[in-house]
This record gives sequence, structure tokens and C-alpha cells, in this order.
Amino acid sequence: MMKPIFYCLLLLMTAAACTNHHETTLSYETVPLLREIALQPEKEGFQLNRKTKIQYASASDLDVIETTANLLADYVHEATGYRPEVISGIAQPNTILLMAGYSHENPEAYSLSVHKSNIIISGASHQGVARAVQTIRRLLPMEPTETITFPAVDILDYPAFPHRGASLDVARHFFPVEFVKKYIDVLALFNMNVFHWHLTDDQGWRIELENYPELTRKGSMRDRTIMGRHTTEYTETPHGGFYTKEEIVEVVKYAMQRQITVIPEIDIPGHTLAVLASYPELGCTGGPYEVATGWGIHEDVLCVGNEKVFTFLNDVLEEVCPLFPGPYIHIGGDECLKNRWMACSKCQARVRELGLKAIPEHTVGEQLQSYFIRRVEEMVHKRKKRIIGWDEILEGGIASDATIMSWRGTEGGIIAANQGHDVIMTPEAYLYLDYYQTPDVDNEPFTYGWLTELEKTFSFDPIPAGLDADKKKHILGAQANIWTEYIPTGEHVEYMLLPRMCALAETLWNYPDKKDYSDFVRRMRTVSERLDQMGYQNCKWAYEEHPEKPKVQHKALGKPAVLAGKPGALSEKPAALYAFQGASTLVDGYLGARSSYRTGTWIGFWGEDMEITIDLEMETPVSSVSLNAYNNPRGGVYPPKRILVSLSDDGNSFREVASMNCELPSEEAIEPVAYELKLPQADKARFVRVKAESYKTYPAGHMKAGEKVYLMTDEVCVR
Ligand code: TNX
Repeated sequence: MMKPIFYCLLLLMTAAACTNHHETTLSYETVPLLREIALQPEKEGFQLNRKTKIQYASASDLDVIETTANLLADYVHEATGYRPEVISGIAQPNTILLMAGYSHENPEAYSLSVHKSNIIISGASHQGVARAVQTIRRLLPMEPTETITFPAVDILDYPAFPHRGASLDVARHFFPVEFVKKYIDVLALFNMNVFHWHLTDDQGWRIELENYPELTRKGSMRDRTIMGRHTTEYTETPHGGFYTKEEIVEVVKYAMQRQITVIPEIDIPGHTLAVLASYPELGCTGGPYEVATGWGIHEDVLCVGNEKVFTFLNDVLEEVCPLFPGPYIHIGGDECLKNRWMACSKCQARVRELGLKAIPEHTVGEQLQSYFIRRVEEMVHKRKKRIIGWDEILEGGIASDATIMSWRGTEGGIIAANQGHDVIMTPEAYLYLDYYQTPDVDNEPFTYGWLTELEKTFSFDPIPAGLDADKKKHILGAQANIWTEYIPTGEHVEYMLLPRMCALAETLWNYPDKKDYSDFVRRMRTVSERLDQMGYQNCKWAYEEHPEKPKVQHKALGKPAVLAGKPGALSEKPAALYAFQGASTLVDGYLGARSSYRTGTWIGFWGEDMEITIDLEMETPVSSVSLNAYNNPRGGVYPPKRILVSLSDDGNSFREVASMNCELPSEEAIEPVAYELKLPQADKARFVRVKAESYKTYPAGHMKAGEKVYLMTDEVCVR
């Protein structure tokens, strides 16, 4: 019999043999899933070793496939420590052979067959070859491994949608070229194929142009940056940066080597304070203007009545278009306020010139916007490119062959597709990755609000229900967007992007098949190890079980909250945006989050009172009642004016037992407040009614006097 100590040693040695990675056998499971995998277990697989070479052959663009082959050699180097030699020519044994020439209608399709002597990758185009190489990269082992066995297999893989994108907003925060490349590289890893570069906004112009040097001299720098939402606090340091043309070319080339198209966005006519600060004569009022230091939507926009604006845009496009070989220029078009135009004599002269009149479908302002976009579209066409715009460009009548990015839901996309326009879906509720990704928002980095969990992103269906079958072809795909108001660092961008972008990548690649969230999560765990190894932040919390959060103790019932079997009834409906789970949110035992009232832990009333009636299901002693409210006057969120508590035995006749007048906090307050009402004497009742009277509108004297305010409420505790 083996001595235990020796047995242990032997075990240790075998364990060591497994971890020093002489040999690893790959599995073909990854994210996104591969479409068709025919394993051939009866056949011997391919052994990648020090003698393996990478060989390429192509009837066209030999240098393109050579670049792809070299990328593969780099990836093998990362996984093995040795870099295979890259050669051209016809197949030799022990090579990974890359070819472009596979016959398939989808240019990104590829076949990958693994035999004892070769791995043969054949792409329907150079794009297909590049996707296959990224697939291999995702499959390679995590730890340096001497010999890698690829089991014998025939794989056929191709994406469902031709536009699989992710954007990066480099205007709200600037990110250096190195990071932009790192971002593009992780898109490539998941076989995404479009990088949308949001290069200009109110808070900064980021692309250097020869004809307009002030755009970067002045427009790329802001004096300071607001901290948090609705605060009056600012950083003490200026923020800025821009890319030289050489850097833009370098990034575009880097993307092209990975078969990724770069779509630059020059956002006009709104979101242009950085332009106006540089060239004030392009605005309606003439300024002076400043590069924005806060977020949101600004009134000052490019003047639509001034011909200089169109000369400017033509010159900008003249310099921008040649830098980007792709077919599209994104011209923004979002969130353009029209009040300056309506008050500007030049813009009004334009209205007369065009004979614009308000019609039921479109205001004059909307028609001006559509005139503006049309003129810019002509300039883009002249340069043999097409425009993409946010769904606002539908307002006022849409430009001729514009492609629409539908962000305010999918409705804009449906309208556009029905009119025969191409559409890229990017509805904020599913695909804005600057939103929170776990409900544990107080332990997440601060965001602008809202909650888009991984599973929600995964559940996104790019083809809206109800779209006619013959219009489906207009849905080119979808895109994840990262706005960076609250995301100042590259690491933070990665954390917001991953793993949610992987969920989108899976949908866009495999649609409509194989939608299995738990299987996705299982594969994602392995993929996230790879992301760790590659030095990317990714939010593992997004798919791991969270420990149960502590609940508010409900003393009256002697058990943790959920006050009644049935949630209480609300007398007034919460506002649609802030309704979430309705009344049950108020009695679910969980206190509303401190960092956001937009993620489902609070419910909000717009210009209305909150009144809830709770059935305790049996006569219960009651000595106090508390209610939480979120105070944020600068954000339009006011506390209750007065809180009233009444009790009832039958649910019909109520007796008021306590009331409290609440103080208006300072304008700067941003916090949840607990209001507790102690009953003057303990009472018993089955029904409790709590009414929080709203201020309803901003008080007299306030800049926004008369406009409605919100009342945000959470947990009602009866004790
Ligand atoms: C809306 S999306 C915007 C951006 C903001 C974003 C914040 C779009 C076309 N406009 O300017 O950064 O919301 O999530």
C-alpha cells in the first residue's frame, strides 16, 4: 500500500504537471457562441507547438491577410511564449492556414476546420478571416502553454447583423490614443465590427483641424468639471485633450487591421458649445460662450440662418472625411433646443426664405433642423459618404438616405425602417452602458442614474416586434453606447462596458438562435478570466449572486418588513419614468439607494401627492410610522410638504393619528431623508394610510416657479 505522504507527493506532482501547462486541450465554448460546430471525436486533432507556422494565401490584398496572420502570431505568442513564423504560400503540414475565398453570402463568414496536419481558416472575405482569428484568440489557454491541442472539428460561423458597434464619448472626458486602441481591441475580441467615435460635444472638441485651429486651441479645454449630478461643486483643474490628424490616422489604421470600421461623430447643430466658444460668430447670439463645464442640454447651438455656419461645416467635412475610409459620417442631430433659433433674426429670415409654417406633424423649429441636416447631408454626399444621425433627425422630415440611430427607445427605428431607411438600434434602456449595471448601486461607481442589468442587455431584441417582415432588412444591427459624463478613466470605461457588451455581441452574432442567459453566464465566467488576464476591468458582480441585503425590521409584525401579504394601494399613480414596481417598492423591506433615485428603489410622483394604504392583515399595535423621501431640489426633487398618518379598522373610515410639517432643505441637498412620525399614544389598527403632500411645483420666486417638481418616496415603516 502507498504511504500517505508519498501519495500526497504524487498528487502534488500530477497537479503540478497540470499547472505548468505543457499541454492544453481547447474547448470551442466561448462568447459569442460559434454557430455550427461539428466535432469529430474519432479523428485526431491539431497540435500547436513550437514548430507550427502561420501561413496565408489570398487572391487579393495579400498585405491585408498578412496583417491578420501577424496578429494571430502575436496572440499565439501571448498564449505560448513563442511566436510562430508567418509565411505565405500553399499549405504545408503543421501550419495554421489563413485564406480568403470561402464561398458564403455573408462577407464576415468563415469556416475553421481542424485536422491532424493543419488548421484551415477560410474567410468569405478578409473580414471573415479576421473574425476567425479573434475567435481563436478567445479560445486560447489563459496560462502560457507549450502545446495546445485543437480537437478535430468543422466550424462554420457568421454574424446575424452587419453593424455590431460600440461607441466611446471622448468629449465629456478625454481618453488618450493608447486607451482608444485598447477599447477597439476588446471590440475586436468579441467580433464587434464598428467603433463609433463621439469626437465633439459641448464639453470639448477633440479633433485637430488645420482650417480651424481654435477648435482645439480653445474648444478642447474646459476650465473645470462639475462633480456629481445637480451639484454646485466643480473640480479645480481644467480638463481637455485632442487628437492630431496623425493620431486619428493611427487609430483608424489600428481598427482597420482588426477589420473594424470607425464612424466619427461630429455632433451638430446642438451639443456645440465647444465650437461656439472657439468661433462665437457661429452662434445666434454671438456669445461670448464657454466650453461647457456641466452636463445636459444647452440652449446655444449653431445658427441655422448664418451662411458662415455652412461654410464652416463644409470645411470641417473637407478635412474630416478623408481621415475615415468608412462609408459613414455621424452628424449627431440629437437634443437640439430650438429657442435660440426662434428668437434669432437670421434664423427667422431663413424661416421666411423657406416659407416654413408650423404644421400638425412638425414645428417650425423642427423643420429648420431638418433643413440644416439636409444641407449637411449634401456636403457628406459630395464626398461619397452617407450620414448617420440620432433619431431626432426624423423630426421635421428625414434626410434622404440617412441611417438612423434609434436611442430614445426603438420607435424612431421603426418609423425610419418603415420609411425605407437603414437603422441601428441603440435604445438607451438596454444599450446605454453608462447606466448602473447592478442593483447594489450604492456600492457601484457613481453614474447618471438608471439601471441596465446584464440580463436586460442580453434580452435585447434588435428586431422590434411588429416590424413588417419586408422592413427587417433595414435593421443593420445594434450598438452599445458609453457616455462619459461620470466616467473619467479608461478603467472605469472598461468596467461599464464589460460584460454587458459581450451580451450584445452574443445577440448580434447569433440572433435569433440560442438565447440562453444562464448558459451565457456560464461561458462568461471563463471569458472574464481572459479579460482579467488581458488587463481589462469587468464587472463580475453583474452575473454573480449577490448576498441578500438586510431588510428593514418591521417591529409591529415582529418580522422583517413586507408589511402585508398584499402591497398597499396607491391613490395616485407614480410618474411613468419612476413607477418601477409601484406600491410594492414602498413596502419591500429595502431602503432606497443613497446614490440614485432612478434605479428602482424609489418611486416618484410628478406634481402629485403620494398616498398609500397598507393592509396589515390583522389588528396590530402601531406606535410610529416612518417614510423616506429623496431630497434634491436642484434636480427638481422636493421633500414632502406635510406627512399625515391615519389608521382604520375596516379600511373605510380612517382616523388621523399623526402629522408632520417637513422642512425645505437647502438647494444643494442631495440625500435620502427619513421622516418619522411617532403616534402621541400607541394605537391598534389593521389599516395604515400614509399621505405625503407634495410641493407640486417649484415655489414662487424660484427660477422655475410653477413647473412641476418630483416627490421621490420609499420605504414606509410601521412600527
Ligand atoms: C443622451 S444619446 C445623449 C448624450 C448623453 C446621454 C447620457 C444622445 C444622442 N444624447 O449626449 O451623454 O444621453 O446617457
